[in-house]
Amino acid sequence: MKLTTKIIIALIAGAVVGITLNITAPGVFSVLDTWLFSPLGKIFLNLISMLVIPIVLFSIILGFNGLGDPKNLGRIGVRTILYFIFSTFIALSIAIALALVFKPGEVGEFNTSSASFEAKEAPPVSETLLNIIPSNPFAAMSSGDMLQIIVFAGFIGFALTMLGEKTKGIVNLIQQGNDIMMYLVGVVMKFAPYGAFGLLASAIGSQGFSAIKAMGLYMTIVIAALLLHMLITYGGTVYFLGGKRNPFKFFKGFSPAMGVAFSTSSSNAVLPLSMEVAQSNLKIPKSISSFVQPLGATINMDGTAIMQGVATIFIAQVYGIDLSFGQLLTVVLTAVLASIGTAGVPGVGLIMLAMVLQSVNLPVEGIALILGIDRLLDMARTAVNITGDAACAVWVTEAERKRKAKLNENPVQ
Ligand code: DAS
Repeated sequence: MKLTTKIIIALIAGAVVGITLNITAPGVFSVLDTWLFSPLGKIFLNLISMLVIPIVLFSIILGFNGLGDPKNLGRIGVRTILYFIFSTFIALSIAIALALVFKPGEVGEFNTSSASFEAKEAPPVSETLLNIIPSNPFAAMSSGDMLQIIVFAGFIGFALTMLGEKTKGIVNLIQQGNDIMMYLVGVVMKFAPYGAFGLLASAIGSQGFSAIKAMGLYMTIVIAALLLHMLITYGGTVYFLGGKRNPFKFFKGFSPAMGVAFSTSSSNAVLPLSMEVAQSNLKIPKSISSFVQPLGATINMDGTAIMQGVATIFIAQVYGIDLSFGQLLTVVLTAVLASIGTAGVPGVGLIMLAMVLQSVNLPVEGIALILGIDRLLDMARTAVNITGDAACAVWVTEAERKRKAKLNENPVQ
């Protein structure tokens, strides 16, 4: 049975068990919660948290190493990377705006006392930006200061690029380290059904229908933000920047790849197909498709950024915390920088969410309410992730065609 099916079954079972016990036998619930539901959830959350720092370190070193690669820094590379960063900022802005307006985390009164969480005073924006450079990278890693870890990893990645062949061995070592972490993501995700069951039964058993309402609203806002971003950002890209292409023809032409991305929840797995579909259905030249889409599968994850933006605001609202402007900026910076190195495998967005939460001192336990439904959202956001890469490829193709037309050369074949 597919992992997704197992998680959906675990989701439903957790909700049914939680709501039944909440209504009929609260006493039984508290015993089961203490000895079964909460421990299952805590184990899963700890497994996720265990992977965050090594994944951030390895994947972002490699991501920045790739960015700094001379072949990526040509005209097409710079245009591609700028599009990826700009579209992720738009994605996060849409997500955070919707979450602040519709307040999914304020739907129900959540007794978050169990999290024994004390909100730390948010530093001012200037301090946040000043502290982004770690004075002691090892202290940053032990304290989980995510922005500092990302910046340190960026410096290492850049240095490895500049040192080239001299440090090829180190790059291979780090790549192997990243492969180990990606393998462990797969192992941890196998435990997801049990963790989702425990977290959901515990959350719904203690919060009742307000938890279901909050999760429903959270899911609705994420899906609305994904659709808005697709229509506005990608539809706008192909129409205004892609030579007045019809957005609906673009989505229809790319839909075979979107469908497989949805079912596999993995940008990496669908990459060969998404390149083939972009070249045959969207008429993207092979030279551009084989550069933009593989790079995008690694460093461009707008759908994931949207989930992280909504989830962070949702969790802050559940814990009654108003994030300052500086903290919102930190969320955006962390999510954009985190997506640079994150590989396209199932569930990695959730692991990166733990990192975004830590960057603004929000409790990782807050993931409990959204973890159970995350796998369903992972399917939708993966389809958005790869569509952003295709929209970028359409723009780069049109820009190259215009450049060549201007130089009176033949249009890009
Ligand atoms: N499943 C990831 C991908 O392949 C996205 C995510 O986990 O958020 O793009």
